Amino acid sequence: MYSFPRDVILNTKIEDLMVSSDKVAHVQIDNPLEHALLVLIKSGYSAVPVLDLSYRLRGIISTTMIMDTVLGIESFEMEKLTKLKVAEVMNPNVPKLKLDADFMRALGLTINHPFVCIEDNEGLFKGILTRRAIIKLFTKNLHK
Ligand code: 2BA
Repeated sequence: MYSFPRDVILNTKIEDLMVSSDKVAHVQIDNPLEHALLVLIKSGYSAVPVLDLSYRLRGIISTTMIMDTVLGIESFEMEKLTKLKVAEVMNPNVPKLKLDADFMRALGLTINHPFVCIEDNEGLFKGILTRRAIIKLFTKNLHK
């Protein structure tokens, strides 16, 4: 007998549900803040992963983190956008999982995080698992 949601949780592979790295907007750790803000605004996402040159996850940066950094006491200190690098502002605590992790762990992480970063066993960035993809999966199965 089909038992929802147990079967969905047991049978779903993170790899099948994730947004692959080539479709994920990201910034490099040594990019100036100005570039990160441009990527965030143009992509429309409020936060994106930060990678290094070898495609390893180093953090997450958001529009709020950048605006909070440039916010001075009486005015915005816009020169910080060119002076500071992503590394100085990003949050290095990335919610992340390996490609072959249990889907249940991803489910738990998306309670507090809108997306979870996925890496392979060598630590290379493979993509993200979003709340949207998870809710879509459950909605589809509810209608079965
Ligand atoms: P947010 O940017 O805060 O977006 C919240 C939700 O709004 C997204 O949920 C999505 O449903 C919608 N949304 C926002 N911008 C969108 C856009 N440009 N195109 C289509 N839909 C958009 P999720 O899809 O569950 O994404 C959760 C979070 O994952 C996003 O939060 C964002 O931080 C990140 N994310 C999702 N897709 C991404 C991608 N391709 N590249 C980089 N980051 C992504």
